[in-house]
Amino acid sequence: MAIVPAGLIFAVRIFKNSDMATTTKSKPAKNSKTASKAKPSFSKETYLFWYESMLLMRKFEEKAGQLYGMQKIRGFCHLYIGQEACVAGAVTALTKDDKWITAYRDHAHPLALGTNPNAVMAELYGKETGISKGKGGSMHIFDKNVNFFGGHGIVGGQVPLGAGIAFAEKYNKTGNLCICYMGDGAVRQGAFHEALNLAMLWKLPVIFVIENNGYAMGTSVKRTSNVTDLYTLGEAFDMPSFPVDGMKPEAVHDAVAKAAERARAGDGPTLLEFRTYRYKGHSMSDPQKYRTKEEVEEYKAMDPIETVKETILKNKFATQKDLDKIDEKIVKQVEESVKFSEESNFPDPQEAMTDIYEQRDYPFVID
Ligand SMILES: Cc1ncc(C[n+]2csc(CCOP(=O)(O)OP(=O)(O)O)c2C)c(N)n1
Ligand SMILES: [Mg+2]
Repeated sequence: MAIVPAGLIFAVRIFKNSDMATTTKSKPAKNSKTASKAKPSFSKETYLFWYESMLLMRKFEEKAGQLYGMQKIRGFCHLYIGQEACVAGAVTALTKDDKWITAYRDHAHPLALGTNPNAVMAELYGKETGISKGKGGSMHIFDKNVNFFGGHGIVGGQVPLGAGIAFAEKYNKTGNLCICYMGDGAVRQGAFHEALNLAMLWKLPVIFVIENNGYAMGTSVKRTSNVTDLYTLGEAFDMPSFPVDGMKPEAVHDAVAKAAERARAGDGPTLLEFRTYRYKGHSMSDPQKYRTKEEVEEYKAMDPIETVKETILKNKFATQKDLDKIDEKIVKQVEESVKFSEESNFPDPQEAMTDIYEQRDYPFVID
C-alpha cells in the first residue's frame, strides 16, 4: 500500500474514501521509500520514463534557477523542484489527447508532455523562439501540440477554465478528459467551489488536482482554513475525492487512472489532493522564514527521483551505467536549451500588438 508523506504539515486522519488503492489510513515511518516494496507493479519502461522525465524537469529548473540569479531570466519564476512525481505519474495514466491546464508553476507539465525544452527555456528568456513567442514568460507556457493549455497567473483562475475545457470534450463527445492542476492556495477561491459544483452537476470529464505543497507563498494550509484535509472539500458536491501521496509517481498514476476511468465512463469529475512539497522558495525571492530547514530535509529524504532510481536499480531495470547515460543526455539537452535561448532574438516590439483578442464592437471603445 502506498503511503502519505510524513505528517509535518499535513494532518493525517482516517479517510472516508478508503476504497482507493493509493490512499492510506496511517502515518508513514519517516523517510520510507517505495524502493523497499517487494515487487513493483509498473513496468521497466514506465519506471525509466518516470526517471528520465523527472530528471529533465529537475535539471531544467536547476538551470533556470541559476540563470535567474545571473539575470538572464527576469520577472517571475516559480520552480517545481520536489513536486515532479505529481506530473510524471499522471502522464503515464492518461492519453495524448487528454487536455492539461495548471497555474503559474508550469514548466514541468509541458516538459513531461513532450514540449521542446528549447522552446520552454527561450520563453523564460523572453525570446521570440519561446513557446509563447517570448510574450508570456515563466508563468504563461502554452503548447497546443501537446494539449497543454497553460500557465495561469491568477490563483484559481484556471479551475473554471479546466471545467470549461472538459465541457467542450463532453459536448463534442471526444472521450477525452481535462486534468486541471491547482495549488492549495487556489482552493480558498470562490471560483474553485463554483467550478466543482457545476462540474459535478454536469458530470464533466475533469480531474481536479490540488498540488498541496503545504504553502501558498508563505502561508501554511492550516493558517487559511479550518479544513486542512483539502480533498474533503469535494465532498460538499458529492464528488469522489481522495488524498494521494504526491511524492510517488506510482500513487499518482493509480489515482489518476481511476479518476480517468470514471471520467470516460461518463461518471464525472474526481478531486485528488496530491500531498507534495516544494524544496525551493515560492518564487525566486523568498527568504523562507515560514518553515524550518529540517522540514525541507525531511521531504528531500523522500525525493521521487531518488526513490524511482532505487526501484530501477533494485529490480535491475537498468544499471547505474545506463542511468548515468540518461543523466548525461538530460544535461546536454538542458545545455542545448540555454545555447538556443542565448542565440535567439528578443521579439520585435511590434509583436506586442499581435495575438490580442479584440472585440471590435465593444461599446465603450470609441476611436
Ligand atoms: C487571485 C490572486 N490572488 C493572489 C495572488 C498572489 N499570489 C500569487 S501565488 C500565490 C500563492 C498561491 O499558492 P498555491 O495555490 O498554494 O500554489 P503554489 O505556489 O504553492 O504552487 C498568491 C497568493 C494571485 N496571483 N492571484
Ligand atoms: Mg501551495
